[in-house]
Formats: sequence, C-alpha cells, structure tokens
Amino acid sequence: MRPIYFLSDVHFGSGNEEAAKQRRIRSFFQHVCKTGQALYIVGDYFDFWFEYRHAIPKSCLAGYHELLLLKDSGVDIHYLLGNHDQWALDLFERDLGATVYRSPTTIRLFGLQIHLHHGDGVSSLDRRYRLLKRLFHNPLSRTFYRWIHPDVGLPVGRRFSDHSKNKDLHFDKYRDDDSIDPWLQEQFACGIDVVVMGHHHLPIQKSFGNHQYINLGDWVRHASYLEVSEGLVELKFWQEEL
Ligand SMILES: [Mn+2]
Repeated sequence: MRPIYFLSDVHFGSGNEEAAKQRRIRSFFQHVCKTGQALYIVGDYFDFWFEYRHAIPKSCLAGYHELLLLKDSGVDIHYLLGNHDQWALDLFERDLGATVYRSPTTIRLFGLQIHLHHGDGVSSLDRRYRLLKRLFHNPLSRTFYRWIHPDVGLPVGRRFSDHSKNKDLHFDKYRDDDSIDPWLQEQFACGIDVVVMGHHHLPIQKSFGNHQYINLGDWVRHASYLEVSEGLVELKFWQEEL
C-alpha cells in the first residue's frame, strides 16, 4: 500500500507570498500523486473559507485550483475542517469528491489508530478563543453572517482570520506549552496510537512511550508534512524539486 500524507495550515488566501506558496504546494501535490494514495488536510488549508450557497471567496481560488488538480490526478482527498475553514457547505464533497470531517475523528491506517484533531481550543492558552468558537459555531450567527453581502462580510471575516507575517510570531507561545499533555494522555489511554494535530504552526514529533504526538506545523514558514506507511510515521519537510 502506498503512503498516506497529511498537512495542515497552508492558509491560502492570506495574501502572504501566495505565488511562492502555490508553487510549493503544487510541487508537493505532484509528489503525493506520484508516490501516495491519499492526502489528509487537517484544517486551515485556507486562511478564510466562507462558502455561500452560490459563491466562494476570490482569495481562495488559487488554493482551490491546486485541490482540483490533485483530485484529477487520482489522489483521495480527506478534509478535516479547521477554525479558518469551518464554514464549508458541500462544495468539497460535491466538487472534489473529498471526505469531509466536521469534527475531530479517529482513523485506522496501517494497523494504527490515528486521532485527527485540528487543535483549536485544546491548549489552555486558547481560553479566549473557546468563547469565540461558540459564536462561530452558533447556527444563528452563521445564518446572519451569510445574509451580509460578501463585499461587506468577507473583508470583516478576513480581518478576524488574517494570517499576516507578524501574526506568525504569535504561534511561538505554543513552543514550550505542555498544557495539552494531559489531553494527549487521555487519547492514548483510549487506545489511540498517534495524535495528529495542526493549528499551532510548530512542527513537532514527540514520543510518549509507544505513542506519538505529531503537530503538522504549517506551510507559512515550514512546509512540513507527515508521511505514514507500513512501519513508518515520519514528520518531514518539503524541499522543492528544482
Ligand atoms: Mn488553525
């Protein structure tokens, strides 16, 4: 069986070196197509994906185009929504044939129980965010926002989710954060072999006895991804093929 790849936090559409990001992602996706069988996106592929019934944000077109090419190359796409793309309706399923996960999920691959969680709200450093999350998930506020014209609504939404260069530094707060360890131990105690998360933008592969915690990092600064195959769970960094 060919390897399965995982990535998260590409943040397409942030306006931050978009052309370079698209080039990197395209060359990585070609590698996935040549060598692998499926790609798992563990959230925040887009910086702000808000899907209306008849419209999607222009800022996401370049990133979406790469997903279409990947799908056409025959790779299975699995998409766990993150906090920047949680407003997806049915386009990923209908148009990309993707399997979409709207909440954390556990999959079984190569004999391993792998728990996928975008990672938002897990750390104790996310306390303020948890309040916001309730607002974002509220069906009423979603419906209300959907009725605002995109030319008015999207700039406001993007300001909230804006992933500018300066904001990258804000993720350094997670560097020595071990407040997620008790949560990880709970997952391991329930039979999970590997926890795969994104959101923190810091690539990490850490062992807890026979269990592992992987943070997928991001494609803003790191171009990091996970490769899983028979007997292999390895966090890697994509080097563009020249
Ligand atoms: Mn995130």
